[in-house]
Amino acid sequence: MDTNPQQTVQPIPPDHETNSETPEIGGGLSVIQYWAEHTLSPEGAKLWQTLLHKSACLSCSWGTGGQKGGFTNETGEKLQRCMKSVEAISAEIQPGISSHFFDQYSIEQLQQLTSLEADRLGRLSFPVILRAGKSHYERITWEGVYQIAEAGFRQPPERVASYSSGRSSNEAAYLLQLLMRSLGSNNLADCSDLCHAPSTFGLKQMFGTSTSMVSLENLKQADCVMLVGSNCSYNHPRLMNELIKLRDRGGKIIVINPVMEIGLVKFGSPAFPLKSLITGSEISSLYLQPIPGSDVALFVGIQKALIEKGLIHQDFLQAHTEGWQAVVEQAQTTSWEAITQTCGVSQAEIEATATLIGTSKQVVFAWAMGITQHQNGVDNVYSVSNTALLTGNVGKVGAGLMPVRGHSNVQGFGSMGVTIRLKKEIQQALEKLLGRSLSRVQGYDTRALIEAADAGNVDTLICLGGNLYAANPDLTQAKRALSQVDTIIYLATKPNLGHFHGLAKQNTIILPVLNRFENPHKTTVESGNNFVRLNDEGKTHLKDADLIAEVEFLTELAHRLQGDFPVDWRKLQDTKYVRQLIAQTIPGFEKMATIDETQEEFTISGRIFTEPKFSTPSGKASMFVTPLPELALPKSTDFGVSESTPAIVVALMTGRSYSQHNTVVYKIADKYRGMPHRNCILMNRHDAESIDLEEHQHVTVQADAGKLTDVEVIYGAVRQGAALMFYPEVNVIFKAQIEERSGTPAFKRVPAVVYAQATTGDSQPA
Ligand SMILES: Nc1nc2c(c(=O)[nH]1)N[C@H]1C(S)=C(S)[C@@H](COP(=O)(O)OP(=O)(O)OC[C@H]3O[C@@H](n4cnc5c(=O)[nH]c(N)nc54)[C@H](O)[C@@H]3O)O[C@H]1N2
Ligand SMILES: Nc1nc2c(c(=O)[nH]1)N[C@H]1C(S)=C(S)[C@@H](COP(=O)(O)OP(=O)(O)OC[C@H]3O[C@@H](n4cnc5c(=O)[nH]c(N)nc54)[C@H](O)[C@@H]3O)O[C@H]1N2
Ligand code: SF4
Ligand SMILES: [Mo]
Repeated sequence: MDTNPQQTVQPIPPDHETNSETPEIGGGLSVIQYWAEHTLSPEGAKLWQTLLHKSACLSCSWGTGGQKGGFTNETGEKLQRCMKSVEAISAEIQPGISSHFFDQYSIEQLQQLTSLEADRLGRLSFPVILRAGKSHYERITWEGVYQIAEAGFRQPPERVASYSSGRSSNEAAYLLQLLMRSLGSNNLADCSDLCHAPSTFGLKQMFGTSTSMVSLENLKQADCVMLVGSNCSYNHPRLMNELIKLRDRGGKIIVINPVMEIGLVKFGSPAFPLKSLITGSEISSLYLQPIPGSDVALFVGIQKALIEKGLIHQDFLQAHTEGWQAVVEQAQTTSWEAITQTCGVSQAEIEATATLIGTSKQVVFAWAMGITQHQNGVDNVYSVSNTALLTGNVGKVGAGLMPVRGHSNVQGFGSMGVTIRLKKEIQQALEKLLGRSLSRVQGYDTRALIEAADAGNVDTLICLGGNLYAANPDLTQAKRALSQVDTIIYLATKPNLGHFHGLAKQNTIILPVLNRFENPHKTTVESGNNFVRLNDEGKTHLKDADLIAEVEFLTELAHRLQGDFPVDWRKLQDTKYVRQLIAQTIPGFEKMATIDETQEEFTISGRIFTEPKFSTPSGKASMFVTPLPELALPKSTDFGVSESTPAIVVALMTGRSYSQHNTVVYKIADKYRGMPHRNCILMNRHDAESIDLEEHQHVTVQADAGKLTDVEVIYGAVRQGAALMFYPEVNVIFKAQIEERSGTPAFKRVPAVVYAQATTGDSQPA
């Protein structure tokens, strides 16, 4: 038995090298440079004004900002805005698109734009419509919009649908679902279907709750954090401050990621200018690089090692969990060979990890897309959670399970009932409000929506933000599917690829909306740490613009469709009344009833677990056995590549570069990974050399829906057999397997074949 808590574990050196262009630390001085460039530029004054506005940061779910000022987190600490926030605000404070723009450019021309170019067109500032057979978007009056929208929503409820993205407010989200459900439709697809749905589903099954069980205060007390499949150095930069502080107090950080992300090894944070910014702070104590999609095997291995070392908490399991015996048995009976062969991590590394976890006092298990976006995403969540339970690290101060959420209010959308899996309590409360039962027809999640549209079963679609087209796999299908919908209404702040490629059969309407810091009324959002933020009223910088508040549009449309049923919709244009309804019908949001008077931001009740009493009927956590995944890759010939062509099949991970927010690209280079532009593939040197490729050579990358050519090979710290490319561009080449229980596409394990660029006359498969 190995229980020496003092044992230090050295990072295991990677079996590969990065390219020479990558910096030695993540974050660092360039972050300050970015801040300086932007805040001192002509847009600087407006930027500062927005940064100081009392509203939550637009970008990620960490949830910085709010009533105590734009720079404060929920524990009151200052200096908590990162440059991602600046990036997001800069895009929103762009000038408006000129009134002649859409007359000048045809839809064909607009379709040539890249994501970055589309975003740089500026803010949408008047409503436009593209009618069937027309070549140009043209301006439309609001009365015209309402007439088309009203006719669209008078179709049978199963044939109308919504999609939403997590930037809008709780109030808009609540109204969207109330409108849809009062019409009799459960078709409330949401970006979370493509994102953390496996976390929501898995945590619900195990604990009866669906969100992070750890508060920021709790995280501050942990002595070990396991960070699995999250690149928070890019996507949740203020979480890095917590990791730096944890290392400073002697804690340990275990990173599990097929890519050695530089910022997770060493990070220079502007919050600690003297000790961290330039030289960087050590982040990972131990860095494991499993095969993409194999985390279950790795975690079963960790469980096996914990059992063998006598580090599991039997009393805890007996008192507070159900089904633990089967989980223990699975770990015991699964051979080390099966484990190490599936995950590609050695027994020694797995044992070192188990020792670290088993000898730490308070471990937080945090994860993001590397865990959820897999065909077995729910099993991944189960296996992480099982490991936490085996070591008694759930339901205790300073420990627990922490899905690191995506969009800044994506969690709020789920809480407000924008989901196809509505909580029983909310369903009952809404039925009381409506005075009748809700439809029992199963609604469409995002993938089901695309499939239904593709089959001609959707007439009308409203998109509250987001980019339904480009967020999906198989963009050819997405485009075709949307083209079968009669009416699509996009509510958006800025143009994106979806507005130019996701076109309806009859009418595509784009409505320009006010963003979070511009609304004429107060709104709220919910952070990934279950903290509700209040956003003050604001004003838009756009002059002579014809923008609408999301809440105003939704309530006016609802009023035209339903009159005063089941509520006085027009009265709800004052968001205070929406908050009253939320307090009445959404569990945990009682304090919403008084927030207008108290201005008191709050932690949602019933979410943070510091005692092992869970929200299941028995109060115990349910544990589930997690089958090891079968991870065989097809052969290159299965893609139609001839046997004589040197080719390698890789497990392609698709995700975010340093400067993009989801489908919106801010800058083309990802300097921390040394990828100079979007059309790059990050590969392991040995893999590339095995088919005689050289760095910077151009290759074709092909999957089951198409191929990208002229892709530049970049050597990176990615494990052998795996590679990485950027979405949304890469979404054109693959269909993605789907996680059956949650509907989430396996974006992080796309079988793809890589071969040298075909030269002229060479016949390569299509
Ligand atoms: N600046 C910025 N911030 C953002 C976003 C953004 O686009 N830009 N997007 C927001 C949204 S909606 C989301 S969901 C989050 C996304 O945040 P993340 O989940 O951090 O982002 P990703 O780039 O999708 O991938 C995360 C990591 O998963 C790793 N990974 C891939 N496959 C596997 C695997 O099989 N196992 C393990 N263990 N790891 C794997 C990848 O190498 C990568 O480092 O960020 C949010 N915040
Ligand atoms: N291959 C691959 N595909 C993926 C992923 C991946 O990792 N790999 N990740 C998936 C994930 S995790 C997610 S969350 C989805 C993201 O999918 P979405 O959420 O659908 O896409 P976004 O790019 O975040 O949407 C950006 C658009 O939202 C609009 N917008 C911004 N702010 C507001 C606002 O306040 N109100 C309104 N109405 N509109 C606003 C702007 O017009 C902007 O262009 O993509 C998924 N797709
Ligand atoms: S960590 Fe997220 S919420 Fe906080 S400032 Fe950065 S982008 Fe905004
Ligand atoms: Mo996401």
